[in-house]
Amino acid sequence: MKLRIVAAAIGVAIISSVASAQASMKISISVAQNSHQGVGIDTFAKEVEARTKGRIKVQPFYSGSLGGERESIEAVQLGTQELTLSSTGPVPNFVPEARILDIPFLFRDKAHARAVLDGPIGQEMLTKFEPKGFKALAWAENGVRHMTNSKRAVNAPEDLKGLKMRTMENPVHIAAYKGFGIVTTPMAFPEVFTALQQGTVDGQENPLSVIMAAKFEQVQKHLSLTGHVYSPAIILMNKAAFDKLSAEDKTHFLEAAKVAAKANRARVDEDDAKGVTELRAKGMQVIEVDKSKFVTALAPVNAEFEKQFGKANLDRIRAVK
Ligand code: EAX
Repeated sequence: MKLRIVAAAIGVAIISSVASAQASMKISISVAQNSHQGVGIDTFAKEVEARTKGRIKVQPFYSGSLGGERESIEAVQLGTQELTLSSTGPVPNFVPEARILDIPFLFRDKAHARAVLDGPIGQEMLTKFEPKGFKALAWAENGVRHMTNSKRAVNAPEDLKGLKMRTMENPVHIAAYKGFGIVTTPMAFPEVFTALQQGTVDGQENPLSVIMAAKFEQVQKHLSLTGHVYSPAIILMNKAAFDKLSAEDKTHFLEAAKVAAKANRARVDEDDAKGVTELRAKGMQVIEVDKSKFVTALAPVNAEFEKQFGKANLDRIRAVK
C-alpha cells in the first residue's frame, strides 16, 4: 500500500515536470547582435516564445560565438544546434541548387530579390534544403554587397586588379571576383576583422549593414558602392527537430520566421538609408561608382554563368516584377 502511494507520487512528479519543462533551442548568427541579423534572430526568439506561450525557448548566439556560418550550418545539419540564420555564402556547399541566387548583378535591387525569394522561385528553392537535413523556414536578407579596401580608391573595375580580397566561401562569388582581377581569399567571417587589420588581405565586400555591425571602418579606408551582388540570408532549422514539433508548433515556427525576416529586412533598409552618411562621418572615403562599368567588366563571367545555370533559369528570375 505504502509503496503504491510512493510510486503514484513519483508518477505525478514526473508528469508535472514534463508538462512544465521548457524545450530550449539555439539559433546563431556570425555578426554582432546590433545588426540586421541580430534583429532577425531576436525577433524570431521572441515570436516563438510568445506563440508557444513559453513552452519553447530560443536562445540567440551572436558574433560567431558558436562558429562561422559554414560551421553553424553544419551543426544544424547534424542537429547539435537547432537553428541558424546565415547568408547564402556557404550554402552552395550544402545545397548546390541555391548557387544561382549568388550570381552578381542578377537582381535589379532589393525589391526584385525579395519578390523572387518570396515568390514561387524562392519558395521552391526552400524545399531543396529538405533532402539535405534542413527545414528552411524562410528567406531573410543580408543585403546588397559593396567593396571596401585599405589600399586605394576603387572608382572603376580596373582599380580592382591585383587587390587581395577576402570573399565568402562561395564558388559563384569566387569565380566572379576573379573575373574582376581580384586575388580572392575565401575566409570565414569571424576571422575577417583581424585579417583586414593585420593586412593579410587588402579588402572585403559586404552590405552596409555588415560593414557597420563589424566596424570595418576602423580597418578599411575606401568604400565603393559597387552593389555587385545581392546577398540573401536564410533561417535554417534541423529537419528532425522541426519534424518533431506538433502541427501547431510547426505553424508557430514558420510564422515566427516570417515576422523575423520582415524585421530583418526593415533594418537592412534603415542601414542602407543611413549607412553612407554614418560611415563617412567615421572617416571612410565613400565612392559612388558608375555601376554599368562593373556590369560590363563582368560580362564574360556572366556569359559563363548563363551557360552553367541555363539562360531560361536566369531569365525566369530576371522576369519577376
Ligand atoms: O552574414 O561572411 C560574410 O561576409 C557574410 O556576409 C556575413 O557573415 C553576414
